[in-house]
This record gives sequence, structure tokens and C-alpha cells, in this order.
Amino acid sequence: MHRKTLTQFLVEQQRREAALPSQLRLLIEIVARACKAISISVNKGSLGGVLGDFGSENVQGEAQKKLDVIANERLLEANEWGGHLAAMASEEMETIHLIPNRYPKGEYLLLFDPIDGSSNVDVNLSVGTIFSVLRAPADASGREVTEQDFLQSGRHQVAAGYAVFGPQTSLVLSVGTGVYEFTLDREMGSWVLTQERLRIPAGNREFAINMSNERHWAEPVRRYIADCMAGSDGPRKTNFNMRWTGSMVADIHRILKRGGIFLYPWDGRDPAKPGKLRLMYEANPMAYLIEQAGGKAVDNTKRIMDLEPQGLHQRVGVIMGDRGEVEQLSRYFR
Ligand code: P6P
Repeated sequence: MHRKTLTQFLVEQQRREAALPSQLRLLIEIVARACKAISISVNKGSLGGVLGDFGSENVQGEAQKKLDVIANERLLEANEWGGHLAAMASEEMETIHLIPNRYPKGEYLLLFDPIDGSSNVDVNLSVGTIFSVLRAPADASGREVTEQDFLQSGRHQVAAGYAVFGPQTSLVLSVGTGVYEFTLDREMGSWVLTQERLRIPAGNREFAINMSNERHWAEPVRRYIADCMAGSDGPRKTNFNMRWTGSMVADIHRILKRGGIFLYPWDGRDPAKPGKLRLMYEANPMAYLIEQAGGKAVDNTKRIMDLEPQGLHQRVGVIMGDRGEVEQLSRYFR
């Protein structure tokens, strides 16, 4: 059976579905190629000397894993020379990364979490790379890009995607015409289209949340989860299953493939923090994909992609997945 590669898919997207600008096509091909290189490093584990801590902290004050730094470098190097970007931003870097003057600048801004869930790497559990694409403001071509240029709400994203490094290495992306999944064919070294127009299967009673924070959640979240836990004996009159992988990419991938709901809501451990996950390069790109697949993505009740960012590394509460379940939870907040 003839399977399409990523390149053929992008050529067809350019021709058929969406006027996929050539710089955006190049951006996606380059990020996809960088994800292949990251996959090779992730898969080496101890054999590649890539496990453990790098020995520094990132802007979040979290210990950087060696792979965080390796993957970040891969994405920076891969994207500097192509002429498709005006600048980049990453969970691993305090400030934005400008394109060196020796290279031409392009019209896009790329944001990424180079390895999401990186503590999973040391124990051979799935991790991923998340990316989000915005347009640089029109007037940015004549001046230096600033952090302010990145602070656009998620509805301005022109593309988003992730790679998940698990039993298979998969790339899931959208350019606004639905969600497409590619699987890495290691013999050919190419991304092969394996699912088109993913839609979140409705009605899968499966929730993903870190239960150890239960006593710190807001009351509506506690009641929603308690009702799920009550199963067929409770008001939902059906049993639920629970999954929590410690990597948002792996949990969201499962939800895109078989349904369910993902929650990392605000909790009272640090009341001033709106949530643990980051808006610009975790919540927004995942919200883009979830909505493209027919789901819903809110911070408690407000649509994540409508939030006006105040800072590059700001955090946000995250509830996303099956549209019906997200709406059900929102009713607990009202
Ligand atoms: P906890 C990984 O560190 C991450 O940012 C997400 O990928 C994941 O869903 C979450 O944090 C796990 O957080 O508190 O359960 O360890």
C-alpha cells in the first residue's frame, strides 16, 4: 500500500487544502527533521550519555535534563539558517533567540518545549517535543523582534504540533486543516502519514490528572473528579478509568487517539500560580490540536486560545479533551 510521506502531504496541502506558504512548509519540514534527530538521542538513553541532569536550572527553576539542552540546541541549530523565522522561544531559554545577522529573517515565530516530561526519560517512559507557530508582526521586518511580539493569543497560531517518543515515534501536526499523524519509518528515515483528520472519539470515560494534588484542587474540580470516581454508583452512572503518564504529550496523544479528558488545573499549593503548565509552548499548541480534532480546551471555563499572554513563560490551568467532558466540568464551575 502506497503511504504518503510528510513531504508529499505538505505538497498536497500547498496545492489543495490550504495556501500553505512556502516558508511555513519549510518550517514544518525542518522541525520534523529536528524531531527525528531528537528521537535518535532519546532512543540512545544511557548508551548515548544523554540521561540525567545537565547540572543547571531552566527559567522555571527546574533542573535541566541533559536531553532538554540537547533537544533545545537541535531545534535552534536546525531553524537558524532557513530564512523562515524572525525569532524563536523555548521553555529552556530565559529570553527569545534572535536569528543571527548572517542569516535572512522570515515571517514566523517558533516556540517550543524541546523535551516535555523530561524526567520520564531516565525511567524509559514516553516524552515529547511540542511546537507552536505564530506570524511575526508585519512591522517586525524592519526592526529587531522583541519578546512582546511573541505575546499573541493562541487563536493567532498558524500551525502547531508535537513529536511523541514512545513505542513508536509519532509526529502530530495541524496547519489549520485538521490534525494529521505521521509515524517515523526508521529504515527509510522518513515520516509516513498514518492517520488523517484525527477526531477525538467521544464518550471515552477516561480522565488524566495527578490525583496526589486532590486536596489542593478548587472545589468544582474536586467534585467533578469525585463524581467520576463514584462511577456507576454515582451521578455519572458509569465507570471511569484513570491514566497519568507524567508527560502532557503522551496524555494528549492518547486523548487524540482514543478520547478522554486531561486536567492540570490550578491548585492551592501555590495560590499565586495559575497552574503548572506553560501557556505559550504547551497549553496553546495542544489547545490548537485539540480544537482542530473537535475537542475543547479551557483554563477553568475560559477558552485557552483566547487568553491574552502577559509573559513568555506564564503558566495556566489546563483542562482539555473530549468536548462533552470539558463542558460537563465547566458546569461544575457555574
Ligand atoms: P506532575 C512535565 O513536567 C509536565 O510539564 C507535563 O508534561 C506533565 O503533564 C506534568 O508536568 C506532570 O506534572 O506534577 O504530575 O509531575
